[in-house]
Amino acid sequence: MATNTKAVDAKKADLQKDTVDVHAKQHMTTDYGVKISNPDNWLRAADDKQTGPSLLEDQIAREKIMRFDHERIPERVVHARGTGAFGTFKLFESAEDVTTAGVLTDTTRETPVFLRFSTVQGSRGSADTVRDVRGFAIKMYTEEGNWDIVGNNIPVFFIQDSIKFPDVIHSVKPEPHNEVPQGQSAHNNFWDFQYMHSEVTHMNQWIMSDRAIPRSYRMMQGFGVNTYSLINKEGKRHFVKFHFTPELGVHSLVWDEALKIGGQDPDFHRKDLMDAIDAGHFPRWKFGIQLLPEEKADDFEFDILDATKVWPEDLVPIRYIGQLELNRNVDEFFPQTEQVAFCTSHIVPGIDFSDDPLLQGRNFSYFDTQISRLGPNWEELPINRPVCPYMSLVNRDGQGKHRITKGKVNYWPNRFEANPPATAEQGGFTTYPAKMQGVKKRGLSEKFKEHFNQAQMFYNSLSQIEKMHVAKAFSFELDHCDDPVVYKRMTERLAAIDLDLAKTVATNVGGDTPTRATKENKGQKAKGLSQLEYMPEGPVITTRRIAILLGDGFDYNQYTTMKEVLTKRGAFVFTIGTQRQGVTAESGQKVVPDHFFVGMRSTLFDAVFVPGGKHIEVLAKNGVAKHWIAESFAHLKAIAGVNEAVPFIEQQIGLFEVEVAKSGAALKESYGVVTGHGDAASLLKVGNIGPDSKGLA
Ligand code: HDE
Repeated sequence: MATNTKAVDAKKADLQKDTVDVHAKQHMTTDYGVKISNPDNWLRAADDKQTGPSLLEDQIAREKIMRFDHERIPERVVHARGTGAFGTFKLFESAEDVTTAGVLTDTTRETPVFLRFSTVQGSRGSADTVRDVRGFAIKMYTEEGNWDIVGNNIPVFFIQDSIKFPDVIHSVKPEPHNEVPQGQSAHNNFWDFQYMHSEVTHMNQWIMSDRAIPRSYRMMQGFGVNTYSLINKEGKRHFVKFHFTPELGVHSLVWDEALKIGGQDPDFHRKDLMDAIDAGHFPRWKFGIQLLPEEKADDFEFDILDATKVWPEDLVPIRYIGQLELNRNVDEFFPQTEQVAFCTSHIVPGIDFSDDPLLQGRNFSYFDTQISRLGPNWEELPINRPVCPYMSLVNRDGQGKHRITKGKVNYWPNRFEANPPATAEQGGFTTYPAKMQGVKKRGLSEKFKEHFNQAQMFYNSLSQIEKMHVAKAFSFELDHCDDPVVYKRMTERLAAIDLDLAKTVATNVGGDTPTRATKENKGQKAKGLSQLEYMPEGPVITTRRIAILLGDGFDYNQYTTMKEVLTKRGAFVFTIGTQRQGVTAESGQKVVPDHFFVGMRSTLFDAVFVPGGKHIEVLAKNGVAKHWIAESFAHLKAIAGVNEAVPFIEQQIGLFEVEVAKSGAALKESYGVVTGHGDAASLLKVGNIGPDSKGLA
């Protein structure tokens, strides 16, 4: 999708009104506009030695300190850690058969968007790569007002009724007596809660799967999770679920990497997103809708309003109708990413809610939380205000108000007919007249009480390797629980999903090995649950981080050939050398590496290349370089090497022998390791990454 400057400019131009540039050669002033001559010394009653008490009279100093004292606002009570970017949403097919919403019917539009990704548990300064659900919150600045889809990268949720939200969040957040742990669900309280609420069982499987440790925000799905409604011009309602499927495919880290990156580069995902956008590699998602006509709502064994259930794609296919692209980074983090505020209750005409009990509670909560975080005028903040005309003569005043509304009246109706409401024909929002009957009570329908079928279906649908990761994830988490009640009960619970899984975890964490499945698993599977189904067509190396290891005496031709080809293919190539002052090739050229070995680790890269040359003697004595290869292999990364690098690589992975043909061009590929003799060009051919090939093996 080409960037439509008109659409992007709508929000960009809107923000421009409030944007200033520190590089604009403007003098420093106080907040009330007086130029400052000395910002470095507090006004003092100075004696001969220039010492003496500070004076309260110094408004310049007091303003500076006061502003600093109040720089922080309350962080989000959940999803505190996050990052965002601007982009556009475009339709390639109108959904006018099911909705009147302009954003979902007008194929000529490009709607500006802001998307904020987040983790749930950790505080604002926590690490990006922790095991957690990722938030996927989108604000669409449509011509009919803002539409927020406040989604996650996992299609289901822990609980069914929003009154349980404070409980589930308290259980996962750091424990109250010691505020431990940070950015982790591996603790007693979380797993205690999980056992106590069998409705979480399905979500449990998802968060213990690789979905909870994504490689990049750009490589995750987005789901609206809740059931919404779409209303067409005949007034007919369809229930709907929203899906965003990444063009780059769905990819994850391995757990060992995620743990290490947490320390090595806590901003890994944040930087990954910014770097890709800055380099012009705009991440894209296909936008799809799952639709159910109202009369079919009761046709399923699960309740379609239950957010702990997916609508299996085999039963309700996804209709892909649009595309979302992120193409612009923020100018300043605080006023944009930190102050952006989403509300599930922000919908536009043609879209409506459902009785999904989680959604109903969310509609209250988001609106409420913004008031304590940002104050009552949070919707007037530049990042939050709509791009379409907006005005309310009634909603005014309050802390932080900065819009000036002219006129003599602030109530409706008024003698001037000022600021009249709009009819439906004029675009006024009308609520779908859903029929209601029943008695007031607390509780949910019978179908909400079934908690295991879809947990089994998810697990059954995973590949062997994904299942192995689930078992390891449960084992890691429960191993961190030191209360036997917690880990014993949870391993028991797993016997309702899969007996082998329960046995493996029980053995690892010290539970009692279950002897029988507590619920029969009929082997039901569904489409779209294993992330291996979301591989892009043909492997892509665009934006993948590739390290080239160098020491004095490397083969310059091999280095440049590989670097050029990879860079042309859109990979981010980094040279890692024994020192950053420069390394010298066998043929005399000097290269200044991007990093030196102590500064970086293999975990921060997707692949590694080692050119041949005498530098291998240096690398073979360098512990970090050796570990780099072994660790890359353990993390299943692509490794390539030529000539002298071949035995060096073999030694580190110590696993297989490479057959070298006498011609010097034979290569062997195994486990993503490509080595060969000759030049880098023949290696590229076999590795399928030459200029004409489609991807990387
Ligand atoms: Fe949230 N959630 N949530 N949530 N949520 C918040 O709103 C809440 C739920 C999600 O980047 C809060 O502005 C309740 C499901 C995201 O700014 C708060 C329930 C899903 C974000 C809140 C849920 C989400 C939030 C905290 C009912 C996936 C970050 C700060 C059980 C579909 C948005 C804020 C951002 C944030 C309440 C459940 C996603 C307190 C009551 C389900 C992505 O209002």
